[in-house]
Formats: sequence, C-alpha cells, structure tokens
Amino acid sequence: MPIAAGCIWHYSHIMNKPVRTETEPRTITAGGALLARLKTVGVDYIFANSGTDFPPIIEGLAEAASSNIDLPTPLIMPHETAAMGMAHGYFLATGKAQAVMAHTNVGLANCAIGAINAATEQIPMLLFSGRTPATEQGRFGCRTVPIGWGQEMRDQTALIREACKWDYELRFPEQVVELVDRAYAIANSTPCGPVYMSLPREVLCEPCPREVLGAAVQMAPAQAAPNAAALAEAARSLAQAKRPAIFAQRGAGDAEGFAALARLAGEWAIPVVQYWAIQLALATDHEMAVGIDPEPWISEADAILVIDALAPWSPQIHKPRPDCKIIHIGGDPLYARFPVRNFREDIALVGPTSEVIQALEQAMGGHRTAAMANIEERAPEIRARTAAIRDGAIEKAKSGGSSPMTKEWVSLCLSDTIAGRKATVLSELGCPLPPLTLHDHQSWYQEPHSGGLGWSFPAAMGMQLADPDRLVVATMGDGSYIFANPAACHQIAEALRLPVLLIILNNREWGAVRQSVLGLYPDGYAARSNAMPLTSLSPTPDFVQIARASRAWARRVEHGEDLPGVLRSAVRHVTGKKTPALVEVIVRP
Ligand SMILES: Cc1ncc(C[n+]2csc(CCOP(=O)(O)OP(=O)(O)O)c2C)c(N)n1
Ligand SMILES: [Mg+2]
Repeated sequence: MPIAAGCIWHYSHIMNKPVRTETEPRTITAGGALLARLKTVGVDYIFANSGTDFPPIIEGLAEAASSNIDLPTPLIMPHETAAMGMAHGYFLATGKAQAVMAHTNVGLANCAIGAINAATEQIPMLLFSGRTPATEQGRFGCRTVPIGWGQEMRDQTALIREACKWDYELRFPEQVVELVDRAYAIANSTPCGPVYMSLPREVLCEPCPREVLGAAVQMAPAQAAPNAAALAEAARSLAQAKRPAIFAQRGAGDAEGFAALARLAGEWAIPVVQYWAIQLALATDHEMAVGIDPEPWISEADAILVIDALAPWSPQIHKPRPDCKIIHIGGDPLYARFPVRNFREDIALVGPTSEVIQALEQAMGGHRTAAMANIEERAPEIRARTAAIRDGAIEKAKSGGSSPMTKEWVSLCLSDTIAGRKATVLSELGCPLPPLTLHDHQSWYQEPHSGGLGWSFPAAMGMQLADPDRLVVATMGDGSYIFANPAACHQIAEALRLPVLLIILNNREWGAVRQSVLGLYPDGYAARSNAMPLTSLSPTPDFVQIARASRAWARRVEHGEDLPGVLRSAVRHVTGKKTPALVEVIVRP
C-alpha cells in the first residue's frame, strides 16, 4: 500500500489543538486507519450518516486520500434506515459484508430496525457509530457543543446489542487493525450477522501507526460444516421415505445450491414448499415447486427436510405426522437467538445452506437404486398436483384485473414484463410470489421475518449499486413505502443514479394489520365497524409527486388493463435512461 510523504497533524493534549509539522507521515488518525483497514478486509462501501462525532473520520478520509491509501467508497446516506437497508441489499447481491457508520446514539437508534432485520436474516455487516466525547476540556476531540453532554448514554450499545453478534468500544488507536479484522471475521462466521463497534471521538483523533495498515488480514471467518454421521443419517432418512417433503424459506444459498436443490427435488420427486419464502430456493415453475401452502404436504410427509427456515410452518395450523423424521439445515438450525422456537428437530445439519444441500445430494446418491420404486410411484402424481396448483394461482391472478386490481394481478403483469430478463423482484407486502415466474436464486426477496418495514426500497438500491445491469424491481405496500423515508431514498437513488423500479401497491391502508384483526376477531366489533380503527392511511399522499420531487419517472395506474403498458414503459425507462422509476398502482383493500 503506497504511503506518500507529506505533512502530518500532531496534537497536544495541553493546548487542545493540532500542531502541523512537515515530516514523513508515520501515523494516521485512528479514524483514517479504521477506514483503510475496512478496505483491506474487503469492504467496498461505507454507508455513512455523519455528525459532530465525525471530524476525525472525515479528516481521516481526506488524509488517507491525499496519501493514496486505498479506502472503501464512502456514500452519504440522508437517513440511517437507508444505510442499513442498502448494506443489507448489497450483501444479498454480492455475499460481501459492508460497513455502516452512524452518528453517536441517535444515529445508532435509527439503525436499530436495520440491525434487527440483518440479525434475523443472518446478514453480516459492520456497524459503527461515534461515542460522544468523554472529556469536557483539555484533550483534543473533547466536547465542544451541548450535544456532547446530551448524547451521552450509560450503555449506548444496548440500543442494538441484542441484534449484534459482537460489540466493543474502541479504547486505544493501536487496536484499530486487530479489531476490524476480528469484527469482520465474526460477522462472516456461521451463522453470519451484524457486529457493532462504538468509536469515541478522542480515540479516533489519536494517531495510529501507518505501517500496520497493510498487514495481511489476521483472522479468517469460522465456517461450520455438518457432522458426517448426521449427514449420512439424514440422507438415508430422506432417501428411504415414501412421502418426503422439503420446506425452504431462505433460499438455497447460492447458484450451486439452487441448482443442486432443483436436481434433488426433480430426480427424487420431492415436493418443495416455499412458505413465507424470503428468498427463492426453487424456480416457481419447477415440476416439484408446490407453492406456498404447507398443506397437504406436511400432513402426508414421513420425512421433512427443512432448509434454513426460521418458522417453516405455523404449529397452530400445520401438524407434521408423529412418525415423521424432521431434518433441519442451516447456519444455526436451532436459531438460538430466539427464546421460543420449538419445531421438532430429529437431525440438524449445520453449515452454509448451499454446501449442505450439495453434500446431501451426494450422500443420497448411494440409496437411489433401492428408492427407485417409491420415486416412480409418487413422481407423476406430484407433478400433476404441482401443475394444478400453479395453474390455479395463475387463473386466480388473471381474474384480478378489474378496478381496483388485486395484488396477484400486479404480480402476473410484472412477471410477463420481466420475462427473459436478468431481474430481481423484492416484495414488502408488495407482489405475492405464486403468480410470478422466477428462475434464479437472486430473483426473489421478501421482507425479513423480523418485519422491520421500510426495507425494500433501500435494499433494492443496495442490490442495484452492486449489480448495475440487473433489473431491480422493489414492490411494496403504501405503508411500507412511507416507512422507508422515501424523500431520503429518492435523494440517494438520484444522487447515485440507481435505476431501481419501484411499484407501490396502494390500498390506502395497513391491510396486513386489518387482516390480522379479522383473523383473530372475524365477527368482532372492529370487523363490523364502517372504518376499522388504526388501519387506514387515507388520504394517501400523491406518491407520483414524491418521486417526481427527485425527478424520477413516475406514473399512477388505476385500471388493470393499463398496467402492462405502463410497466413496459417503466422497464424501458430504467433500462434505457438508467434513472429511477415509480409506478403507483391502486389495488383492492
Ligand atoms: C417498523 C414497523 N412498524 C410497524 C409494523 C407493523 N406492520 C406490519 S404490516 C403493517 C402494514 C403495512 O402496510 P402496507 O405496506 O401498506 O401493506 P398492506 O398490508 O396494506 O398490503 C404494519 C404497520 C412493522 N412491521 N414495522
Ligand atoms: Mg397498504
């Protein structure tokens, strides 16, 4: 790493101001060292929302740049939810953990939802926020404005600690390198997740030796792999089952895992249920993709493979047979973060999903001849049932094109519009999965099971940043769009020229909340009232105008028959003009 000669800033505790001396730079501010080390471990971007704790970071950026020290690209995030969502989306697209930097406790508080989402979905990221200066005078970096007092907390980390795998407060400048290495390794170890470091201003201002910055990364992430005996037993159980079933929720890991699951399901005739799937594990038109409903598959199964699913079914409704052998795959099949989660688990296969699926496919190979009679018996019957389920979903969607439209109609029209393109659909109470025809492992993402809304708009931007040629379509409810701080997100989309396509499914309400009331009290007072309390968003703002305020291409669609044409124009716009577009679609409550 080249380090140019030049001038450096020393500081004097006594004088409380920096002193500039012309000499060979042997040090860099701890703030600059931190940024440089992030680049060394593999961070491409720092999604940052700065504050008065940032002078040593901003000075460090300029200092490192002037010395040709390689840094991640810092991006200005006008709201922290956008920073967290973009880091989340960037990881989904690339598999690479990114950094988020926020302002002391208040910025960190705005990061909390994103941290909860990342923790639930095992998304690694390095989260940093400043710590208000501890000293009131006499030390460089000490408090200068009243917020120095107002932002002090006894336990700042408590704001996000439960969502983080590891946290620490930087104490000495010379710790920067080893702590960044450790933070990155822990975030990327199985199961992955966010880590947090708080950065006191005085420490960030201190000089850190430069020569350590280029040292090789000293800590590798720890990867779990399944126990050999457990793998063999799982393979035998699945292969010998008469009615095996697979439940997948968080995808198949990567392209290889996706391909392996498609082979495994097809060649072994095992139905795959994608209940509340936040990522796609199997193409929606695969002959074994039986849709999103656990029934009747769960009641029929004598062996179930649960692929990385937090809540593979609803125990209140769905009951596996008492003699059913249940195998779980996952980075943490027990999901130990969650106090209550009692899905039966006869065999646990720990490890990265893709690798475990591939290992299982191989281990099942030896049982194939013995299993052929069972496979041949069930295959045609399951294929026929799959086709009926898929046809039913498409027919239902086709019937929803009158005004106002159904969400399923929007899905179907979107599916036709993006057919044949390298596209990703995100859905946050947006387009439902069943009418979509999607074929690859990066084609579908639903909001995290932690449900911290406001996720899909920034996550889509993070994906677009990582993969500029991909058509990224974020579909979301009107409520979810408002949760995303749309003014901040549109600012980012315009500033970074991220040509995301947003589809707002506007039912002028929090429909999910209303449905939940009806689920518990179908004949209750709320169900019978003219206007259910605490669910209406009427009058919704003019979403088209919000997008146009940031000069995005925007249209509203009220009639189902107009939607295909508008979606085609929107896709032409984002792929041709390469700037963002928004389509507001009026859908049924
Ligand atoms: C940050 C946050 N606050 C509140 C909720 C509770 N919540 C769950 S669904 C929902 C309504 C979503 O409305 P919208 O996006 O319009 O979709 P719809 O249900 O109308 O289809 C709300 C408020 C949440 N999940 N996250
Ligand atoms: Mg709504």
